[in-house]
Amino acid sequence: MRYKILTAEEAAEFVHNGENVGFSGFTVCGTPKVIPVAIANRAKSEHEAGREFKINVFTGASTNDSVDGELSRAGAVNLRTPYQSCGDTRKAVNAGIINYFDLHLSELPQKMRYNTYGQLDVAVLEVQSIDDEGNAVLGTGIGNAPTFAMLAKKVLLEVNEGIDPKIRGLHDIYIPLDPPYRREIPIYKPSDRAGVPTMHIDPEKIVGIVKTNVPEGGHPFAPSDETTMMIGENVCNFLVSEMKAGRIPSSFLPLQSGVGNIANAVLARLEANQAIPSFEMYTEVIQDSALKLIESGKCRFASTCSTTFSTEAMNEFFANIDYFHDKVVMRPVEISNNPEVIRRLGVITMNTALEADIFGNVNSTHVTGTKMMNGIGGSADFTRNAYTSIFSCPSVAKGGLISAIVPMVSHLDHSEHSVDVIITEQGIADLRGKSPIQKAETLIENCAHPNYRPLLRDYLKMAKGGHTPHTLRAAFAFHETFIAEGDMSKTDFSKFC
Ligand code: 0RQ
Repeated sequence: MRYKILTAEEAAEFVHNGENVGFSGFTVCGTPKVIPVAIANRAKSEHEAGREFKINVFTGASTNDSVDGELSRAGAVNLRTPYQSCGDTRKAVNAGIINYFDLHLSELPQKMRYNTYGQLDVAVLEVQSIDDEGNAVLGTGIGNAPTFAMLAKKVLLEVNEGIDPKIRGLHDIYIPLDPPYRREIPIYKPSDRAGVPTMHIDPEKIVGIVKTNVPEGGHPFAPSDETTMMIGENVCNFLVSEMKAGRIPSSFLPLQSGVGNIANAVLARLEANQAIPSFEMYTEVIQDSALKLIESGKCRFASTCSTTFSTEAMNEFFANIDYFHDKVVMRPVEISNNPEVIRRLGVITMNTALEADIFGNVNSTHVTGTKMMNGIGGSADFTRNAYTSIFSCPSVAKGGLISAIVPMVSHLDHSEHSVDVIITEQGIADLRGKSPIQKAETLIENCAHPNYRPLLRDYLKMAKGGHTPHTLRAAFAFHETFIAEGDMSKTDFSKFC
């Protein structure tokens, strides 16, 4: 082997204060495990010695605790993008300690190739193996690894010997040419391959290798409850009615499903529903329920950026990996989430909202308009280019103290122009072809929790003017009341007029 073997601590010495560092992976999968911890420890000793040490962290999406958790707790992060879901990072972002900017996942690699955020100094990448020519087999999640490998001045590798070599062949690595030379991405169905199974890294840039042996997986899911099951059931009913109306062909259209408990529960209901035929997925993550769909044959093929499985499901995946070889492909996020391909394939997208307003605008990221939850992730890559875009969420959060349907969203991620359907456990609001007032009536009657319907009807009655009526002073009365009294249902509009 031509590469130098390093300890994680030796590798961390190659990362310096103020540098731009790109980490491979997508969710916990494919994310480096030991070098980021050593970087965090280096930051702590630098701080103890009175020296500055903060880096700018670029990833594919969320990471594992070794990246976001360790680096955030060590105060080692200056800038962070494009998506995170770590409690400690979230705290530091909302305290203004980490400069976070929230970006559509598919956009980061091209922006980095054009040096929008300055040059990438170091890429820290997890691979399953690498040969002397620099051809690397990636692991269970890709993210932006290929672009980071191409751009970085230095590459630090973690070779994870815990990943089954049989993973080779599941990846399709393709980096498009940049404008004005871009051609169409040659993916015409989810199973098409556009690239090669390995990622190339210039061997001259590889500073060294740290060997690890860490099993992948471990992303736990909350078991489905009555609410999430009802949401899943409503999503199924909507899809079946679309088929009956001829708006989804009997061969079905590819599905995308977001990340999290609700997304997992929705897919689990698809499995159970006999009226839904077998389908393909063009998505950014496959979770435990998607694995079951593939095993049962309900999902014929899944294109993804990551296999975000629990430990149990990951073991099952590797135990039967030969079965999955012609049923799963993993792509860089620029391709798994590519707007051109999503629009071409006619993907039906299913993402989760924190709140939606009565006119169909969706907030997926900011609690009461100010506190960052996770980020927009790939939800808009898919929603904006969907054949039909669906958002789902429980009609209330925090035991009923928060209504997910509000007069006006306190932060806007997905505008009414991109949102076709909103689904809660209460029912389905098909917003297509409806005026703003018709959308409001449908959303209040079909999706809002019964406890909040009278308040929302009152708001619509008092809303004044124009095509999209509002009473601006009262538009955030739900949020103001929650902040002041901890319960949106105590909203008294007379105080706001
Ligand atoms: O908090 O756990 O403290 O009770 O939000 O909510 O219901 O468990 O749902 O796990 O699916 O997450 C939107 C955050 C939903 C996620 C969001 C509270 C609620 C709970 C989580 P607790 P649930 P999920 C693919 C696509 C944006 C990015 C995206 C997300 C916690 O789906 O980040 O879609 N999406 N990417 O109590 C205050 C409200 C609330 C609220 C829920 N209105 N106000 N808190 N909660 N509604 C991903 C990638 O790109 C990788």
